[in-house]
Amino acid sequence: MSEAAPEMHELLGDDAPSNWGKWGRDDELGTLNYLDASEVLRGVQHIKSGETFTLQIQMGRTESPGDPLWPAREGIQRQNVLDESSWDGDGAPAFPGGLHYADDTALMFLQGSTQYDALGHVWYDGKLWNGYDARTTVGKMEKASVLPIAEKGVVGRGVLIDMARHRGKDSLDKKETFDHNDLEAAALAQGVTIEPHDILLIRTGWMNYWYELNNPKEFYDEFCEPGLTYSRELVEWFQNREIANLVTDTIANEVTNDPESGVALPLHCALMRNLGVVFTEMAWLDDLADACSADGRWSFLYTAAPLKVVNGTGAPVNPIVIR
Ligand code: UVW
Repeated sequence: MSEAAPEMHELLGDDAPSNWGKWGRDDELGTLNYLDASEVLRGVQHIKSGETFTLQIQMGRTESPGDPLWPAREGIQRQNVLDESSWDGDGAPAFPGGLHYADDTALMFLQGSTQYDALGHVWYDGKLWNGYDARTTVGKMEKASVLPIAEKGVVGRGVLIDMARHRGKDSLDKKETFDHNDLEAAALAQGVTIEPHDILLIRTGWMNYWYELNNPKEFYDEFCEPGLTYSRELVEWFQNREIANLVTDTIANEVTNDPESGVALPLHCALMRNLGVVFTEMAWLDDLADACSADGRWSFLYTAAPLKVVNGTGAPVNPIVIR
């Protein structure tokens, strides 16, 4: 944060748009509450060809450039604990019939791949989503962890806005921003509408940029991802449009530092902490976007089942789109 940057509550205001209490005092699902059975059926209506797309990036790639990560996070460390070499000596399990098998362990940041953020993942002024005390995060996430999101699962109408294509680029540039008006303009150009209770997917081309650039030093130099930029109007747009889930192909779903105020990740606070908008980050959207562009259909059934990590701050996920 630059020295001149205001505190989060100064930027967002004491009367910041809020959904606290909207779904009760004990709510831990936020805008996923919008996704009831009728929304599942609405999503199913957007299946036309039966094509499927998996949206997780590969996890644990060993070839360059490895996996994209938020700075200060590390990629998954996967390690074999049992393989054929285990039977070269003594000590490996002996099964009647002689079966051998492989096992491995993994040490990983739960936000180290395509993932769902828990609603309690970020906070300011000592309060999480729905007003839960920030001390409930100490040691484990007791409130608004990823578990309720995982228990519910995410199914509904997805709509893809291809901001990179709309701007005639392979990927947006570092620090490049857009807002709700740009989303609406891109939707109009694509011939699709962003509807209430939609799962909103936004492609910037940033994941592909990571792989194509193949140069982590340059990628992280003056690190500032492209993305949505804060304004009160944008936050109100998300609230009024009742967006159920925000999915992007960037590491953090918004421009890293707000260009006007210098504040880092204000939309995490304005949307996730205050409105309960559920975030999915680092999604692979290029193949889906190519298919949508080819036949001009930008809406589909979106499904996602993040892992049921008890007290987790997030969980890896491989969303599946059916169109
Ligand atoms: C941070 O909030 C720092 O990271 P992310 O939301 O990308 O997991």
